[in-house]
Amino acid sequence: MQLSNSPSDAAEQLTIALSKGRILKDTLPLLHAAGIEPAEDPDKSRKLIIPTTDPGVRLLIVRASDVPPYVEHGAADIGVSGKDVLMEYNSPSLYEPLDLEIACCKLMTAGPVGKILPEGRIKVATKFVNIAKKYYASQGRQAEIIKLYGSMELAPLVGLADEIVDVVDTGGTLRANGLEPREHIADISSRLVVNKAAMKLRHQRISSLLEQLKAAVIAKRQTEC
Ligand code: PRT
Ligand code: MG
Repeated sequence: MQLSNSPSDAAEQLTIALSKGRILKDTLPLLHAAGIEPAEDPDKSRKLIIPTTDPGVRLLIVRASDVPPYVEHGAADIGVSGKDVLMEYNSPSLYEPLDLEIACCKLMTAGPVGKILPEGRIKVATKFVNIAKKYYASQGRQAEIIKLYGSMELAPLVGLADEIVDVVDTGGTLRANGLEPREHIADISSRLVVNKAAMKLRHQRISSLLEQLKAAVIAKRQTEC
């Protein structure tokens, strides 16, 4: 008898990379609609590889910004990633076949309320260095980009930066820190990303999962109207 998590089975399994938090919370109902349930609660478990009720599918729990490299290099066949993360990672070798319409927010510039930007070169703090470089260049604005890994809102309050580039949902975090949203860079939602080789080699399995997820996205859209 073969155990369901033996290496030979693992090679056949479809591996889906997800991050904990809002993406996991919003993706689980879509996976549920496709008949896939985690075998244990990923939020409570310390396991990073979580089997599911479908023996052909397992979940990998990774940092949000690590989903694209896991999928690009084939350690996961499929992943769920914010468009902000995908724009920043900017890989031509990831398929992005489905907008899951979850974890929606906006990518914005923001700065201290009422404070006008200085002339000339400005300082911008962000974790989205590539996006920010492109955005300010497109505006014809010279900007020194300072890479941060979190709490971007602090930077303008203590003189580290004139502006930040970050995702904004309710705007509550900006308001609580005396900041205001300024320019809109992009509308963001989470996308299904697929490894190119997996898409070719396991076309049928991945296409049928894609169809099920697409139907779940549409059904969810209708119930929310
Ligand atoms: O936390 P970690 O550093 O591991 O990574 P992460 O912050 O990228 O992960 P996570 O789980 O926080 O976010 C995953 C994805 O959710 C992001 O890539 C976005 O696509 C999406 N998303 C949707 C958001 C938000 N809404 C959001 N509000 N990601 C982050 N935020 C943060 C934002 O950075 C800011 O600090 O929430 C704060 C703003 O929220 P409001 O409601 O106060 O405006
Ligand atoms: Mg976070």
